[in-house]
Amino acid sequence: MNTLILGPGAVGRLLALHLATRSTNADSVMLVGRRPLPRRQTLTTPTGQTFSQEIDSATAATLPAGLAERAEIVHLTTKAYAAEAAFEAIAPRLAPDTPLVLWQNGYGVQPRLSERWTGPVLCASTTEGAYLDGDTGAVHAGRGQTVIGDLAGRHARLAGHVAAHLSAAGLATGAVDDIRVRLWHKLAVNAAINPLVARFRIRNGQLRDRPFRPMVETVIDEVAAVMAAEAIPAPASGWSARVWAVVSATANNRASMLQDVLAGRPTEHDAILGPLLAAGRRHGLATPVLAGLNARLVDASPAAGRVTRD
Ligand code: KPL
Repeated sequence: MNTLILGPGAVGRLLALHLATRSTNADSVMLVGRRPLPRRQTLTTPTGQTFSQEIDSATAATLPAGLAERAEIVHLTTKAYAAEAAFEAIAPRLAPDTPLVLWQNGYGVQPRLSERWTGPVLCASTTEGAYLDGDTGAVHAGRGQTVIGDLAGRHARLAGHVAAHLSAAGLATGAVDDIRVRLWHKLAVNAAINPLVARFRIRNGQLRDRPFRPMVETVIDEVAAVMAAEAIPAPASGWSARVWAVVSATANNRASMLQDVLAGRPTEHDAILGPLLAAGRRHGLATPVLAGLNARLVDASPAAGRVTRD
């Protein structure tokens, strides 16, 4: 399958390195970013083994003629705030029925591109853990699970096909018929953890201690009220248990939003807190704590357009 991966960050390179192991001469994997990367890329597995692969990369401007036109699938793996611009840079060259898979956090890009793109749009939600190893590789820090589906439930066969392809490449993936709920669930957990750890510059596990624990509970109460108003079913264990389980499972992590703040990069507050604040307003619910956390992130975050990204 000819695959374009837009966004050579950790998830993009994890995908590229897995898919390239399965590609033959008849198909290709191409990474598209804001600058070309060294051709030889190395994957470090969760058990510490390393595998090197040749992976082509290009920018939207240097993408060889015909490659976008021949793409059989596009994976969009940028941060949420960069997704639409990255996609628009190559969309005019794609066949109009090219399937697009969105890997963004939050819930903003997904409904917008599902509405706008002429081809099928799938959304992915993943718990795979990965980080970049400079320009030359990615470290697969922890195995997770990926689910994939489309918002309108019209592309179940395609979702099954893509899930099988990713699973065969070594990334356990299942097709689901409730991807909207899955995306909101991940957003809810991210909203309860990320803004607080970014504000106080702490690891996830420190949220269990005072003075942070009651702050998390207050955020969970606001999030749970918005979710109920949006008719998003709570996890079987309840919101509080779900959030604390993720905090424990990721206790030693510096969450993505904290890493962004520490590195002076834009944060994904618009994608994660934006939909909750908008839904709160639609339903006449007060969300003062979420609004306060969002305001701080807006102040702290450089404008997405001003920062050079992959
Ligand atoms: O997904 C995460 C992130 O860092 O963005 C959590 C669940 C908060 C784990 O760190």
